[in-house]
Amino acid sequence: MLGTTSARRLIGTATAVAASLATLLTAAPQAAAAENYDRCPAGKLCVFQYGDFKGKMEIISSSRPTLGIWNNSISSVVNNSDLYLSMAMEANYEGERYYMPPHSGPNDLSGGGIGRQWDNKVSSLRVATTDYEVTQGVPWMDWFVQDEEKRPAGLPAVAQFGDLNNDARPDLLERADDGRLWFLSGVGDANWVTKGRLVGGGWNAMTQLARHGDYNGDAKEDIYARDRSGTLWFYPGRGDGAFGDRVRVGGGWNAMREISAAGDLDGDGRRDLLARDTSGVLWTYPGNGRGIFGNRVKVGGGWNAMNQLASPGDLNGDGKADLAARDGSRNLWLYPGNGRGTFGNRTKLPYAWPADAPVLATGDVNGDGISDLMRPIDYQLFAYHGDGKGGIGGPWADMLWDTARNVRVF
Ligand SMILES: [Ca+2]
Ligand SMILES: [Ca+2]
Ligand SMILES: [Ca+2]
Ligand SMILES: [Ca+2]
Repeated sequence: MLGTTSARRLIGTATAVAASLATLLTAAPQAAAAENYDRCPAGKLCVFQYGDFKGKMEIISSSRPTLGIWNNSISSVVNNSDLYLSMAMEANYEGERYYMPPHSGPNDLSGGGIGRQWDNKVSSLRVATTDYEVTQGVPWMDWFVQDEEKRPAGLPAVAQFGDLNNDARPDLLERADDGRLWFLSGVGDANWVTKGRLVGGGWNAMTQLARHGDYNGDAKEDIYARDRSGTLWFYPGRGDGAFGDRVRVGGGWNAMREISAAGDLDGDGRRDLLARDTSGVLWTYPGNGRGIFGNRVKVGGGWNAMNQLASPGDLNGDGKADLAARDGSRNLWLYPGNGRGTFGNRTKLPYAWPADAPVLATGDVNGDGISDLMRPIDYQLFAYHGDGKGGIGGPWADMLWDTARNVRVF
């Protein structure tokens, strides 16, 4: 017997077929009978008791370390959702795993395809908003600073950056692929486990992110972010890896191809910003000590030969903040700051620096008081320790790296 709802759906289907016959005279339309997988609503992730999407159905919206009545009883899956799915052969996401990306649609495990060995074998389900989280089990990149030495006390101002929570150790901010911003302290607990702390979501709205120490004079590191409309925002750090209410710096910043917080370049004791416009002119924006900037000063043109700027602090040991820039031939150049807002003759740093691996500058990472550089290579983050004379050595692997499109670490 058909219920009222089913009868109504059949009538609706018949009407739709009649309409398409009227408009598509030459086509031979198939009867638009609903497939079994259509039972899974739009935007949802569903598991089914039997093959061909038959039997009981359940919508999955959170991870399930155990499956209760569904244990070893899933025979087909539909993913209409934004979630990544990992199906594991054992409880607690252990054993062999089988992945389905967002919106991958129907997958009949009882059929003859690649999922066949998973029919009635799934014992736990993990879902996540990033590929990294569903495969690694944690939403943040698991950064553990290899060398746990604290930075020496009393470092000059030029070396005081890259430490948002004032524990004398470097830390990172990671924007994950789903737009969540994580604070990574780099320090593990007694069991050597690190924990990222969520700053907030929605950071994919930002097209530039920069940090380089304290910009408003409270001895707590701050960050800058530019949104899609070209507004630059100042986020005052609270000294614990979180941020207070943001302040609008100004509009029109979409004229800039790249924005880098650079430390004090003009020698007035206040930290400054570097920005390269789309025509390749580099500008210094002098900080006013309250997070905002005075009239910009032109450094020079031709900077579009460079595909990334990085602000490493003082790499050559003269006490003045420097600039690093990577060209299109995988060279990384050191431009020594002259303390007047511009730079002296450049020197080439060692190693090849490919364009698909960002150069990171978060100050001293190994606790010798000298600023270092970092970059990912494939799936690892590496530290290059500065020698205080304009050179760098290394590399030392520090963390598993997510290569997803929107990931940004600074
Ligand atoms: Ca501050
Ligand atoms: Ca300054
Ligand atoms: Ca220097
Ligand atoms: Ca160092």
